[in-house]
Amino acid sequence: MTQPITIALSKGRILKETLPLLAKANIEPREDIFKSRKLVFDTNQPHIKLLVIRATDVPTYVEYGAADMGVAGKDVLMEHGARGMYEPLDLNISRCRLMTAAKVDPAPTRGRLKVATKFVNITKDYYARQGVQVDIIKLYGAMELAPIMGLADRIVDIVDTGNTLKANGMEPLELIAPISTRLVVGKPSMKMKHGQIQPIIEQLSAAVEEARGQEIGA
Ligand code: PRT
Ligand code: MG
Repeated sequence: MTQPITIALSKGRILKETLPLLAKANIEPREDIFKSRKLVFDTNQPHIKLLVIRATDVPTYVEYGAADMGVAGKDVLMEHGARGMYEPLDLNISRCRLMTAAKVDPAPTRGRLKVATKFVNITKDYYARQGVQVDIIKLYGAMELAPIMGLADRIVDIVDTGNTLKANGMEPLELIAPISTRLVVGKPSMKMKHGQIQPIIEQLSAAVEEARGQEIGA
């Protein structure tokens, strides 16, 4: 019996790189995701559906079994905590680094270091491991603005080229973790739907290897 499979995809920059990998694994949405306002998409495989949701919501859907599988950045997975899911495959897309950063010419810090970030849990863990006491300030975007306006001494954010930091008079300091996009599978789904899920993992894995080969060849 073919059981239904739901895959939760992160919208935004990850989605563009995810769809070609899915296509190579013979999973293609039946309409143009970018031209639609739908949230659930049928695919060429009648038992497979795609959800297109906020990246930060992907681990929640998988954790509660509302999606069998998901595609999300390692940063999002680390921040959420990987409760109830396996991470069988590194999709090797949307790569970047999670880093601390500060102004190039910082004013001397008085008292505890103030760190602005949307990655509150990761930041707490990171400074705890360093044995440094910090005050964490939760922001939802534009972290680079915080040190400029004197809201924080440091930020913890994603860095790719470093251009955003540079444009705002900041520089990267410490690497917290290299980041790439991962495939996750809910533990109960892996058990109950193994026959459907294992071939998808294998085909995606082959697609990742093929892309890696092209990257090296280029
Ligand atoms: O925008 P929204 O709040 O809806 O969600 P989101 O920002 O989480 O989504 P989106 O589409 O931006 O994708 C985020 C995911 O892509 C992250 O979870 C990472 O896993 C991955 N990723 C890869 C990145 C980047 N590269 C990246 N460069 N996410 C964000 N950035 C941003 C970064 O926040 C900073 O503002 O780009 C800027 C830095 O880029 P450089 O090149 O200037 O260093
Ligand atoms: Mg964004």
